Amino acid sequence: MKEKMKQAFAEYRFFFIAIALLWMKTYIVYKTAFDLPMDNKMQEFILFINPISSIVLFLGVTLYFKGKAHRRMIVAISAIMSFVMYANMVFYRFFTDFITIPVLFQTSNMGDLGNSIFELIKPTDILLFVDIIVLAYFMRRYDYRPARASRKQVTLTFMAALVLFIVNVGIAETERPQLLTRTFDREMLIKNIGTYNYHIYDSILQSKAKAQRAFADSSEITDIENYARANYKEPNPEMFGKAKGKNVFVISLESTQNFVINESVNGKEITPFLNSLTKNSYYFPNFYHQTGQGKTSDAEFLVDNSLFPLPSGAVYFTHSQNEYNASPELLKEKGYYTSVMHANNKSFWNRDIMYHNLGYDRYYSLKDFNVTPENSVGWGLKDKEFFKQTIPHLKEQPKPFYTRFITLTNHFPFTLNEEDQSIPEWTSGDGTVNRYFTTVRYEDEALKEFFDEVKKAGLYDNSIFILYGDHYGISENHNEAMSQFLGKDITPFESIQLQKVPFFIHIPGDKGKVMNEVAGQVDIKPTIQHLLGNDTRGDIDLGTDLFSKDHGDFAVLRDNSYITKNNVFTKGKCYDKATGKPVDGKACKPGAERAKSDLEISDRIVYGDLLRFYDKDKAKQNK
Ligand code: GP9
Ligand code: MN
Repeated sequence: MKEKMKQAFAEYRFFFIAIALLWMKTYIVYKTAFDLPMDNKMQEFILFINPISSIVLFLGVTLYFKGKAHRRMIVAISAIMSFVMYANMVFYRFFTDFITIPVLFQTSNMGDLGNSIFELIKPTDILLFVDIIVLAYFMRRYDYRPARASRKQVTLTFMAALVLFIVNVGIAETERPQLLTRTFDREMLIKNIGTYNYHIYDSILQSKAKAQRAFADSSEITDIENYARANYKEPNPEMFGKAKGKNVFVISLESTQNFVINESVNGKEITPFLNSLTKNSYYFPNFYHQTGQGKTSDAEFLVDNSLFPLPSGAVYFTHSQNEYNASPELLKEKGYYTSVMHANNKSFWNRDIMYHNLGYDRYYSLKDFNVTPENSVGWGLKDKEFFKQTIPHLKEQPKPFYTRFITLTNHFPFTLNEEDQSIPEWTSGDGTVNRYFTTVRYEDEALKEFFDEVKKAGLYDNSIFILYGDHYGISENHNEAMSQFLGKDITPFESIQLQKVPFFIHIPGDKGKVMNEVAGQVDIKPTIQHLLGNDTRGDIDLGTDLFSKDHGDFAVLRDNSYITKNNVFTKGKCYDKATGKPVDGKACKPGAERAKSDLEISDRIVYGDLLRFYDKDKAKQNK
């Protein structure tokens, strides 16, 4: 027996070396390319062993081949698996997250990443593939050409992979109960079952989503309607219909976080215009973005549907064929013309398809703007130019209109021409954060100019303006610089504070006020509907009117964190807002049920495409 094993090891030595190399490499990538905080030695151990089962499984396939073919398969499979790690590395540098299948199909986005990609790829990345070249060289040099493995050997190898997987999941399950059933946190999955298994798992989840639609049935809509009805909040009579018949401008502020408001850097005000808006608008300093991997498009989805985006992938891609009951469709019934203006490729984030489905009359995309190298930077047309060029479109549009504007200049990597920089870059060791303030300031000036142009065009008085930050711009990769800027440690509690984005409702002629309630992007749709004097009873909205006296304080984020009046729940801990310190979990209990059910109901609607069973007129009658 021992002899036999020795013989097998000698015969297939490069097979074992390939396993060891890929294993070590994966672990090194974990430790160097990703930020995976470890609470204890056991977690570290799980992280160390988690790549092995899938490596044995995939490289095991090479045993079906003998001689040269076996050799080639080793190289090919090692290369593919290394590439999977590499793709995750690059993706992580941008999103601080791991790839999921729906995102992979967003090739149009990937292609458009353009100059961001160059920021993300490093020459040293080539090291990730060097071992494979060396391995290929030695297999040739030693003329490694094993015989075909016996059936027993192949079976034993796959059995070993299975046992290793069971052991891995077993230990992980004691460390992290319900790991595979809850799956809300990709980082946790990577830490526990490893990147390769995670990708297999992700494919299963995606197929499940496909099946879910097929199996959803019309009776489920009753639950959903009841949930929405229970969630409904009476409008505030002082605000209901306040903007009846007015144009609605909804402006998406790219990557703009609330921490820049009323702040300065090197003695220079970052957002003078937005700061002035806080004094003549309804300004919400405790307003959160609720986006996931779909970034800007997730925020758009929230704004128009009052539903949550998905826990993985971008709903604009994965469920663009669903039936929705979105703002443009509802407003069209009230005589509104609806459009979106954004100077980017129309297919980016699958917008052309999704907008059409949501009921927009018109998408003014790249081809509707005059974009030249001179008036562009980073991702495209500069915001000042963009806004200027929207004016003729706005003038020609039928009135009243509901139009969304999507800005672009304040996007990673936050580049700006010298002549556009009104405040100098900050001076920390982190270039991204340094540049951020300068591009935020540029965006702020673009907004100011836009308001002036809108006034000149005679459109101001008869309109309302909704401004929201779409999602964070500074990821957790930049905590060091952020902690320097804010003068405090970025704890999980502080990370949640950083998910606040600016939110303004500017109604000309109304002084507005600072509204301190905790709120989120999901609340935008019913708030607008009520301002326009439209009844929302019977609508499937998961958010509520922010002006309603019963709105309360609540926001749930897409990673399951949630915020109540006095507490923040994140990463399994409850924090007290006043101190920022962890407290007994009891304090967070009141929000737990709602956080869970809001997301669950929303996911059920989207995955099951349940609104195809919803009869709006009937629902309105039964209200
Ligand atoms: C692209 C723009 C930026 O059109 O909306 O997208 P993001 O990367 O922020 O989702
Ligand atoms: Mn964005």
